[in-house]
Amino acid sequence: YIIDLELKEALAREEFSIMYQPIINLKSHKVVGAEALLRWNNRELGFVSPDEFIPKLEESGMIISVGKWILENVCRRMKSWQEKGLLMQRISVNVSPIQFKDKYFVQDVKEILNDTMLDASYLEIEITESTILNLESSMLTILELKSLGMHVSIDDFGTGYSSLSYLKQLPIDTLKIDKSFIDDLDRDGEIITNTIINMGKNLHFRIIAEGIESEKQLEYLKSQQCHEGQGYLFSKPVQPNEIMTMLLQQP
Ligand code: G
Ligand code: G
Ligand code: MN
Ligand code: NA
Repeated sequence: YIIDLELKEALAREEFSIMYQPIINLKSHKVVGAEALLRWNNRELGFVSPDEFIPKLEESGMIISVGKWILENVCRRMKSWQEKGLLMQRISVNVSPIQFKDKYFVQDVKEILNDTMLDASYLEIEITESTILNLESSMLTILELKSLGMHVSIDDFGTGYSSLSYLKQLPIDTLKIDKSFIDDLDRDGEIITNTIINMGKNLHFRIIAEGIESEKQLEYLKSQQCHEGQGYLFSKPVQPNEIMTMLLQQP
């Protein structure tokens, strides 16, 4: 199939790029971070959605090499922003369960941090609930990442299976409330979002609301003192230089 064939050459042909979506502190309205999102512009197919090609990278195992490329690219970018004096607390990178479970993952991360000379505390990795299904093996990896100084967040939170006891035991920093629950806020469905915010705060997580598109959603999240948010209401994912401009323009 053409997607598979083209994906094999995508790294070498430099068809991948990374966009950044700002993450906003809901009190100060300042950009405090950004999520890196992979894009693929293929010579034959044009832009292909990550929802389509990431599963293929995972099935073929190519997600390991592409994932390494993403991490290296993002760390290099963050370092160069810092050298220009731009202040951003964190840069977040999605890590596939396949990459997370690879036995060389932590070693690769260490090498990338060394090579790019980025302080680990600026890097946050996003994993999903399915990644932590096996508590014991994911615990070890998370502890190793934490000992490097990195942050770890649970992405799409609320859509998968994760027991409350897992949440209490894992040294996780951040919960990202899945967009589907933020969508519900427009229809007066606050119950899940409200529950996640309260529980998350009691467990001392930072809470990020994903996919904020309306003022109504934002007002509710602010009233509940949700810490941070991202979504089209603030900005869609943008080119790296546009993130730079945003950081330079904020007071
Ligand atoms: O960027 P977009 O919202 O279209 O992303 C769609 C899906 O692809 C999301 O689930 C997102 O987590 C995933 N995705 C985007 N970029 C990356 C990436 O760099 N690595 C991994 N593993 N998943 C990504
Ligand atoms: O699964 P994950 O949370 O990593 O996916 C993030 C995806 O959500 C990205 O592909 C990004 O483009 C998309 N996204 C971010 N903000 C919004 C939003 O406000 N509305 C919609 N529809 N998608 C969003
Ligand atoms: Mn994400
Ligand atoms: Na998400």
